[in-house]
Amino acid sequence: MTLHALLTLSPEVAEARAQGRPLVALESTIITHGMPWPQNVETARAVEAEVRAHGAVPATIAVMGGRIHVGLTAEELETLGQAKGVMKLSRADLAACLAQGRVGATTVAATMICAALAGIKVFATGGIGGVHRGAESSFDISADLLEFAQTPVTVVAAGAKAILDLPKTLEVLETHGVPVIAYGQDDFPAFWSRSSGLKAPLRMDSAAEIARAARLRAELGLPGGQLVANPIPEAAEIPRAEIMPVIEQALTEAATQGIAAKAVTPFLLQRIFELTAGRSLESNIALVMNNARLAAAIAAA
Ligand code: PSU
Ligand code: MN
Repeated sequence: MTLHALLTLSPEVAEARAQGRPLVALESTIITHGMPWPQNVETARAVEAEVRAHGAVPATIAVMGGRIHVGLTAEELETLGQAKGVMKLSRADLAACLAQGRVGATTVAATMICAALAGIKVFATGGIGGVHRGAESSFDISADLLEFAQTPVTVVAAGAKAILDLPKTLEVLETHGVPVIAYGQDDFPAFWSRSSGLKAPLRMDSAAEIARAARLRAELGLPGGQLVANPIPEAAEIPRAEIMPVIEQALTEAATQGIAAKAVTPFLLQRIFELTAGRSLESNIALVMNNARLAAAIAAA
C-alpha cells in the first residue's frame, strides 16, 4: 500500500510499517482535552511503552503543520501536551485543520480515519464518545458512534463513561451495525466501573477471536470497525456508588453553565478530575494501560 500524501510517519512507525510489524494507533484528544498536564504527557509515554512491551509499535496521531502525524517524536508529544488552543478534531474538522495549518488533536473518530489511511487496524484509547444524557432534546450524539459504522478499525476502550446515556449509546451502535464486544465478561463496562449494569451485545475472551472477527467482517464486505469494551482492572476500579454523585454534579454544572457541542465532553472530564482530586485520573491511567496491552495482542493476532 502506498502511503497517503498527507501522512508523516515517525521513524519508529515507518520502520514498523516497512517490516510488517503490528501497529497500535493512539488518539491525542485524551492528551490535550482529556487529562491535565503533566500527567497527560507522562500517561501518553507510559501507554506507548506498554504497547512496545507487549510486542507492537505505538502510533500516536495528531495534526501539525498541515500534515497528519502518525507516531509522534518525544519532542512533538511534549509540545502537544502543553499547547494551548489545540483544535479537537472529529470527522468534520480534520480537513479544515489541515487547510488552516493549525494544531489539532484527534478524537476516536478522527484517529480511526487517520489510522485507516495509514493501514493501522487496531487502536487503543480510554473511553469513547456516545449519546449524551438528554440527547432527546440536545441531539448530542458523538460522531465516534457513526465512525465505527464506516471505518475498519478495531477500537479497544474501557466502555463509555456514565456521563453518557449508556442504554441509548448501545442502541445507536446497534442501529448502525457496530459490533460491541465485551472482553472476558458479559456486561458492558462503564469506564471507571467494571460493569454498567447492562449486558454487552457480544462477548469474546481472546485477542485471536477479536482479530478473526475483524478479518471476517472485511471478508463479508461489511464496512466499519468493532468496539472492544475492556473492563478496568479490579484494583483500579472506582465503585459506582462513589463516582455517580460526582458525575451528577458535573452534569448539573454543565447544564447550568450552558456548555454545548464540542465543549461538553472536555468540560465534564475536567470537572470530574477536579472533583475526585486525582482519584479518577489514577483509574483512567490504569485502564488505558490495560487497553494498550489488549490492543497490542489483537494487533499481533
Ligand atoms: N470520553 C472519555 N475520554 C475522552 C474522550 C471521551 O472518557 O478523552 C474524548 C475522545 O477523544 C472522544 C471524544 O473521541 O472525547 C468524544 O468527544 P465528543 O463527545 O464531543 O464527540
Ligand atoms: Mn457531542
